[in-house]
Amino acid sequence: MCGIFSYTGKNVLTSHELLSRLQRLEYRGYDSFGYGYVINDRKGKNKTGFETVKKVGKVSDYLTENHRDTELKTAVSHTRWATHGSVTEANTHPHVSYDGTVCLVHNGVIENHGQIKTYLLDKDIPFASDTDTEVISNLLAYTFNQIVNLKQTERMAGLQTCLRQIKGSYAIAFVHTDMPNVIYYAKKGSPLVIGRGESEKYISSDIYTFIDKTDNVMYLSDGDYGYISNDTCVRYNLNDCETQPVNWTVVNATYDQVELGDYQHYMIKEICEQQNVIDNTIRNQNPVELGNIVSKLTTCRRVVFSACGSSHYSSMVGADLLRSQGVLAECVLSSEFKAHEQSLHANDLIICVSQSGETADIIESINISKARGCSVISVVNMPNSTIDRLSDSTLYVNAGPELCVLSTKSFTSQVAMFLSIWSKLSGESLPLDAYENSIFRLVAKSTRNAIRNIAEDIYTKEHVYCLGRGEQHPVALEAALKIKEVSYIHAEGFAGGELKHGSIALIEPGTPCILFVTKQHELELLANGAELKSRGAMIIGVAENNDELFDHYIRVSEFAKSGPMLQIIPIQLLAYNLALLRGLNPDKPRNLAKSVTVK
Ligand code: F1P
Repeated sequence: MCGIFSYTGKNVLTSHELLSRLQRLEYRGYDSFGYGYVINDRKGKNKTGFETVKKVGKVSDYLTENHRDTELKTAVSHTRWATHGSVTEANTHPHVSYDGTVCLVHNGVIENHGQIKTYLLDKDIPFASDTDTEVISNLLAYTFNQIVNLKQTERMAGLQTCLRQIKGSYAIAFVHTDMPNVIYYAKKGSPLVIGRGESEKYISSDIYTFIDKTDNVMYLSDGDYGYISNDTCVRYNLNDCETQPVNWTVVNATYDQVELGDYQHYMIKEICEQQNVIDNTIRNQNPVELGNIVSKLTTCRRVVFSACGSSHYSSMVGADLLRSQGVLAECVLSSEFKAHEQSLHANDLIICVSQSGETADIIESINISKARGCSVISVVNMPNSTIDRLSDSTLYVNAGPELCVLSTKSFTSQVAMFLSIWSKLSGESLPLDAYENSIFRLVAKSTRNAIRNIAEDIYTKEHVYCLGRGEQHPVALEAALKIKEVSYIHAEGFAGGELKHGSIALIEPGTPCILFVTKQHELELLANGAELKSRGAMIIGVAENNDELFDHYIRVSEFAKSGPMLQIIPIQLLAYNLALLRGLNPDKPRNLAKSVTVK
């Protein structure tokens, strides 16, 4: 969703570089973008003000077609994913306050924006957009204007007063005309990190916008606010009247991790990177941490998984694996978690599963769980993310940055993590080399070509149905999600046993149906396949053995509990090829965002 990248320093940054760095946040999903910078006071002759550039569309198109390069010393920039107000230049950030003194970018949602707007309109303060964000820039300017001798201390007090009035989530960066080389910030519920370079600072939603410049960072906590300049960094917190320590840490990340290299898209790069899942997630796991979590699993009353989207489907696999070891486990969609609040017990263990670690609904489920006294474990890909920091303990899936909007390697890594837990609980060892060889084979060029041929046969179809039983039910759901997200073909996943309870009515001659077959449910699922075939469906079998029923066959070997981790890979490839054949960009499907930081 929205992304922030801002810079202040002694060195000059061109607007081209500012936007190129902002572009690194594209993966979060956006529909418009903008930046604002200070027009310097020419020795007191002209009053300082702001120049802003706001555009609807892609940064890359603007950079190649219309951009006029400018040299900047302090600037804020932003990618917007519309929540309040349509996709127009007027609604694009930054928002300059009514009096021209504050230039602000924001990620999050201000829940009481209507109330604050009414308060400001009563004072004849005009608004130029339909956004919730503009209430912050106007409230700040109005509050600062009430202060007689506005110095830095008073400005901090004014900022604090405003933050106390705002309800909702925010990561904010803004510049005030009185201090043109300072960026003020505040964070609650949306990510924000500061990078410290040589006489320069960055403040951004993500370290990858500046990681090639500095690995010295400070992740901000909820309630933090303060300011940065080329040589200072000051931090306060709304919950504590003392100045907060500024703790820089060195992060172990490089920009190469997010470069495309020889790949055409992030989606295919990340699908191929699943070759490293066994090493990164299973072999690289901290055994002590894993042991601690497994002992909690055996002593808690019940396990409740909280997750969204693909992470919810991987959680279904996780819950299934736990239940196979006699652990009472269930999955709740984080957005529906509130409805389960009354049933939570202090001895329940909540497992939050998230690639980004920033999903707003999951964060809310953590707050609900903690208020009921439950322990919270998270399974995340992004260390230092909000969900990581809010949890009592964390298991990192170590998939590396995932930039394509669709989850691929993060899904398989989450499943691999649950397999590790299952192995500890059951005492059965995992056939890691066999898993690894299978993944290598599944992403090899020969398989990719074979799947492209299947895609050619179905890319003009209107519907695709995916069926699985038992552990393959979540695979069917995840497969359908992959296909619809990226190719916009309507796809639906369901449990094989449900076929005759409604979905079979949709089958027409030629409708592609993907069957995920494992030995355990082979007979029943093939019987479902036969029912589909007799109504003319085109059957695509994902199985260890071929069957005369299959019009297309994708071979996936079967090892202990490996089904969900391996069987999804060919369908990720299928979805990728369907998108390409339909002329779509698989990395940026319409309307979707990578990091869903609003509810
Ligand atoms: C959950 C999720 C992803 C999906 C998309 C939107 O995110 O639904 O599964 O691919 O990016 O968000 P997360 O909590 O796993 O980061």
